[in-house]
Amino acid sequence: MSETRGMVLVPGGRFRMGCTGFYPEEQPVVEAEVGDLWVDQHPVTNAEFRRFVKDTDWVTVAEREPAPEDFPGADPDQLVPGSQVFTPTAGPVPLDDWTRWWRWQPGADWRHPEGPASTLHGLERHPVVHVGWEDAQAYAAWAGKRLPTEPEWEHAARGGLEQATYAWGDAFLHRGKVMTNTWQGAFPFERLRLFNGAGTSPVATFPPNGYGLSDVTGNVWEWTTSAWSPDHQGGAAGPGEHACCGPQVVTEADRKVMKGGSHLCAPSYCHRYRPAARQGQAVRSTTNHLGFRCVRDG
Ligand SMILES: [Cu+2]
Repeated sequence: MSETRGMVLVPGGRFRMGCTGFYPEEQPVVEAEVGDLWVDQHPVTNAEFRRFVKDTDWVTVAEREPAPEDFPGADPDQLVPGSQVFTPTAGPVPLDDWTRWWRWQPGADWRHPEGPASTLHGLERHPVVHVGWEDAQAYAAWAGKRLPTEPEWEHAARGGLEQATYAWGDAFLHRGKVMTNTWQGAFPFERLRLFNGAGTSPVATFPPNGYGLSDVTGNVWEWTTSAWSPDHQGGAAGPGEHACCGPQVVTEADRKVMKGGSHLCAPSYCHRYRPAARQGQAVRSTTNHLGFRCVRDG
């Protein structure tokens, strides 16, 4: 019993994965089938991740010195542990240049989300961030769980609503209420507050979806085990993408599908706080808007 504490049993079945009308990578809509699945009610929190690290002494990707052979031509002085941190700009900037609002921050990691001087104080219930795909895999193995595939994640995020735009329906506001932690205001400088803070929010600050899952969209992106593909032309990721069959060895260049959008998604820039939305992420590229949740076969 206890091993499914904090999880929700999502009934499996066939569903239509993907979406038309937004971004090419979500197309075409394809049929997918998933089994019954226990899914974490919310993304893994800092408090939960801390228990894992205490137990295992795991050192995350962002805490390790990058290997020079993985970054040919890089200035050796730049090869220090660190991560990407979002920084709001002072005013409007061209939205085609993400380097305006992302900075490489030496010393940023899951314990120091804004850089060396920052702490997790008050962030215990926030999703863990600055975790790479291998960190998420290691946590899942420790917890006796695994990461979801893209179809599993999307099916669970839809909450039983076939082909709805959002995890709660087709309109962004639900009965006048904002349903998820995404960017409010003009990106990337005007951040209007939805809750007591800015950036990530405590898990379950916003209402859960139809399956009882919180923060499936918005707040933080979430890792899946599916290899990145530029669209659904080849169909839904098959069982070969499944993490069930022993450790997967990845290299610096591998990209995985991440799902759900984040607190940094704004309609003017990135309308990805939707179950169908997806992006490819290099497995060791960590940021302060990417976390994960785990699953277990039902
Ligand atoms: Cu986004």
